[in-house]
Order: sequence, then C-alpha cells, then structure tokens
Amino acid sequence: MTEVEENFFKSVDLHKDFSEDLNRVKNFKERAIKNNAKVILITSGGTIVPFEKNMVRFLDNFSGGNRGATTAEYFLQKGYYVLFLSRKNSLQPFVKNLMLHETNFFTYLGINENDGGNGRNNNNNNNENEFKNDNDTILSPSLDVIKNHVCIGEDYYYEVSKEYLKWKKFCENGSLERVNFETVGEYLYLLKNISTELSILKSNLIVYAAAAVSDFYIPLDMMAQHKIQSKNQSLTITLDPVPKMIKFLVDNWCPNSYIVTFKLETDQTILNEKCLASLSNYNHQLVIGNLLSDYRNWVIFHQQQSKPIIVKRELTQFQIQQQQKLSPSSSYSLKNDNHDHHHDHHHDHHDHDHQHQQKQPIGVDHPIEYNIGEKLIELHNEFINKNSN
Ligand code: PAZ
Repeated sequence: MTEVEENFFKSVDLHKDFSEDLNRVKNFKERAIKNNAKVILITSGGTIVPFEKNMVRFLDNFSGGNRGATTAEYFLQKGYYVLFLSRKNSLQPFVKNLMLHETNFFTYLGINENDGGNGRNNNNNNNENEFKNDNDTILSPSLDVIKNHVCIGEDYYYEVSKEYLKWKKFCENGSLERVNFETVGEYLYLLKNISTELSILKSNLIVYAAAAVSDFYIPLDMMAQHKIQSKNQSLTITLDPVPKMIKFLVDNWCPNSYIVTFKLETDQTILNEKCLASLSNYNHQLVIGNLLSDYRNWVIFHQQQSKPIIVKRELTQFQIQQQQKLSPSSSYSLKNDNHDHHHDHHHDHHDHDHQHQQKQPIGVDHPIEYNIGEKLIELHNEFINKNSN
C-alpha cells in the first residue's frame, strides 16, 4: 500500500465490518470465472462526509444512483456479471423503475378480492381465523389470516411482476452481487478491496465509476467527537482534499482492466478540459463527461488518442408525444421525465414542465444508459481483443 493510501485509510472511520461483504465478492468472482463471464464493477450514488465521530450531521451531494442502477440493468441483460457498489438507500436495479414512478410502496399493493375481502378463501369456513374489517383484526391480524389477503394491486400487477422477476432471475443465477457504502472513506476502502479482488479477471473486467465521490473530507483527528453544538454564531469547518485514488485504481488495484471514470461539471468548457486532464493524468481508457443541466440526455466519451464521441439518449414514442404537447414547435430536448422524480433536488426547477406531463408508463423508457452501455460493450470487446494475446 502506498503512503498516501495508508494515511487516508488511517484517517477515516469504517462504520461497519465489511468482511462478510468482501467474502460475497470473492464468491461472486469465483462464479464469474467458472462461467467465463465478463464482469462490470459499477459504483453508484453519492458519498457522505461525516462532521462528527458520533455522526449527526454530514455533507452530501445530489446523486440518487439512477445512472448506476440503470447501467446495472443493461449489463445484466447483456449477460455481464455485475458487482453493484452503491450508496446505502440509493436506487437499485429494476425496483428503481417502480420507485421513480411512485415512492410510496403501498401504491403497488391491493386486497385480494378472491378471498371475499376477509383474508380467507370463500370456501374456507374456519370462522375463528376470519379477517374481519374491525379495528382489532386490522391492526394485528394473524399471519395465517393475512397470508393471501394482501397482494400486488391490480393496476400495477404486470409492472411489479415484470421488474421483480428480472431482479429475481439475476439474483438467483448469481450474476448480480451488491455491496453498500455510505461515507467517502467506506467507498474508497471498498473500491480498493473489491477492484483488487476482481483484478484477476484482467481485460474481462470493466470498472465503471459513476458514483459522485466527495473531493473533500474531515480526517478523524480534525473531527468533533460529539454533535457540534450551536452557540448562536457561525460555524467554520475545514475540509481536507480526498487524495485522488484513480491513479492507484489504474496503476495498482486493477491495472489490466478497462477503467471508465465520470466527470460532472456545470460548465461545458471546463467539462472538456477536466476530461482531457483526467485522461492524461491517469492514462486510463475512458472518461465520460456530463453536464449537470442535461446529463440524462447526452454525455461525451473521451478516450486516449481518439476523437470525442457524443452519446445521446433516444426518445421513446411516448416522450416525443409528451414533448410535442408541451411545446409543439420544438423537436428535441426533453428535459424532464419520471426519472427526475427521486431525490434529485437539483431538478426541482424542471417541476413546472413536469406538471404538464403525464407520467410515463413504467418500463417503456429508453434511458441514455442503454446508449452508453451499447457503446461501452463495443469498446470493451475491442479492448479484450487487443489484450487477449
Ligand atoms: O446518480 P445520478 O444518476 O443521479 O447521477 C449520475 C452522475 C451525474 C453522478 C454520474 O454520471 C457522474 O458524473 N459521476 C461522477 C461525478 C463526479 O465525481 O464528477
């Protein structure tokens, strides 16, 4: 381990023991090798920066994990094994399509009318266990009585089942494994350990670092032990820079794999400069640049010794119709859709547009991550061919 890594990992707290997670990663790697599968390690969501050792307050960022979760869906469906390293409580593959539509889980549930509305099949005459609609039984029904009473609601039966069955398939066939982090320290600890574990896969591995990682943190020796008290005066907190770990990822952790990093900026000129600087500093394969104002609609691929490629999202028929209803004269840019509905606070300014739109049916979207994924698989195959001898 380099001195920089050692000092950083000494200066952060891991809030849990990750050995069980790392064991699952090891088993995942063995399954992938046995099945001769291509693998993608996807990082997703934001990282938090604790202010206190007994953490009450923390710094966060906007990322909700949509990009990572949607990319995971795409790669699973293309036969890749996916290690999904995501921020705790961020969006997860497949179930995200429901959560972006409506966050209230109860929306998807209903009452099984075939049981006569009382939690029992009609032909069951055991009155003792009957699920009556009186307050007592509603508040504490027995498991036996409630078993067939609550089910997926009719309106969403198809969508919920469809997403669930995909999820189940990839969990059961072992091609999806998930690990959670919360703080920037945990994220980098896991990225190091997981990418090192998977490095044996060499060119068969893509690392797709889409998580929005904090550039600043408070080292343990500068951190308050207890909740910072308010004293009716302003508070000044000094943050240290988080060391740039991409260098270690590329040079030491998994040097023979296909590494993709993301750059998010708010100004296009800065975006291109930053992508090019990152490519030349770390010498890895691909930097995907995106602008906060429009990152669901286009991204730019910067690779070593090639011209940049702009990858755009395709609109579905439904979205084109919605767009035309909204502003009949404009033919492209659909700035908003259901997918900006999660905790993407920065998209609040689009809510005005949103009020005029119908909700898109679940699962008919063609998100930009599919276009990114398609291009990336092509580039990964070229990389494997070049590095296979
Ligand atoms: O998670 P999400 O879908 O809301 O956002 C994805 C993203 C914009 C965080 C990602 O595409 C990205 O650019 N990640 C890297 C950000 C950065 O550290 O510059």
